Amino acid sequence: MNKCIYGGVQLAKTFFLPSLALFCILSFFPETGKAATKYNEVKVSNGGSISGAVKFVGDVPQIEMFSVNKDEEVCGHEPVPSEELIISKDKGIKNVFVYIKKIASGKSFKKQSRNFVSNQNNCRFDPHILIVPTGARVDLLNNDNVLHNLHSWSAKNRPFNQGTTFGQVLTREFKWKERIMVTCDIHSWMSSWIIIVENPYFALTDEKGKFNIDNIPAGSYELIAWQETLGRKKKKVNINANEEAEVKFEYTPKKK
Ligand SMILES: [Cu+2]
Repeated sequence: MNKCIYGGVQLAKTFFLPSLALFCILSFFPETGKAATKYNEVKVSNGGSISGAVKFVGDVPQIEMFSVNKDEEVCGHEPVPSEELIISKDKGIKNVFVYIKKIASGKSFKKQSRNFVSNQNNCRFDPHILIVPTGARVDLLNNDNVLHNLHSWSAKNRPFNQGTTFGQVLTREFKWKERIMVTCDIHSWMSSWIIIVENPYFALTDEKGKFNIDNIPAGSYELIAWQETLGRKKKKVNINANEEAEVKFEYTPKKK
C-alpha cells in the first residue's frame, strides 16, 4: 500500500473514527442540561407564607395589537391584543412568575399522573403561561380547524418544531428546569410559555397582580419575579413561623 494512503487510513482510524463515535453518542443523548437539583419533601410545621403584589409604576404602555392575516374564519377578523404584558386598571401585572430560588426542602410537590395541557383555541395558546414540574408531560392540543406549527425555543429540553392539524396532540416531556417560549410559525401573533420548575414554591400573579405562596419553612430566602418582557426582579424575604410576609415588586417601563 502506498505510504501516503496507509498513513491516511491510520490517521482516520486514530482520530476520525473515535470522534465519529463520540459524536454519535452525544447525538444520542442531546439533552445535556444541568441535572435537576434534588428537592426533598418534608412535613412543614408552622410554615409561613408570602402574600404579594406586582405593580407597574409609570405610564402604562399601549397594548400591542396584531392583525390577523391568515385563517380568519377560525382565528377571527379582529386584531388580536398581545398577551405579553397585561396591566390592570390599578396597575397590577398579570402572569408574573414568582418563585423561591433554590429551596432544598419543604411541602409536598404532588406531581399529577395525567399530562398537562396546552391548548390552541381560536389561534391563541391557552393558557398563555403553563407551569409544570420537571419530568412532566404536556399535551399540546390543536382545537382549531387550521394547521398550527408548534415551535419551542428551548436550550436544555429537546426542542420541537412540528405542524399539527385539527384535534392532533403533540405530547412532549420536559425534563429540565427552564422557561421555554412556544410559538406558532404560521400565526405570528401566537406565543406562550411553558415554565418547568423544580419545587412547589411558585405562583403566577392573577389579574390584579396578586400572588400567594404558602406553607414555607421558616428561614431566609430569595424571591424572584419574572415577567416575559420586563425581566427579573429579586428580593430577600424572611419567613417566620406562622406569619405572613408581604412582598411588593415594582416594574417600570422598559427602556427603549
Ligand atoms: Cu398557528
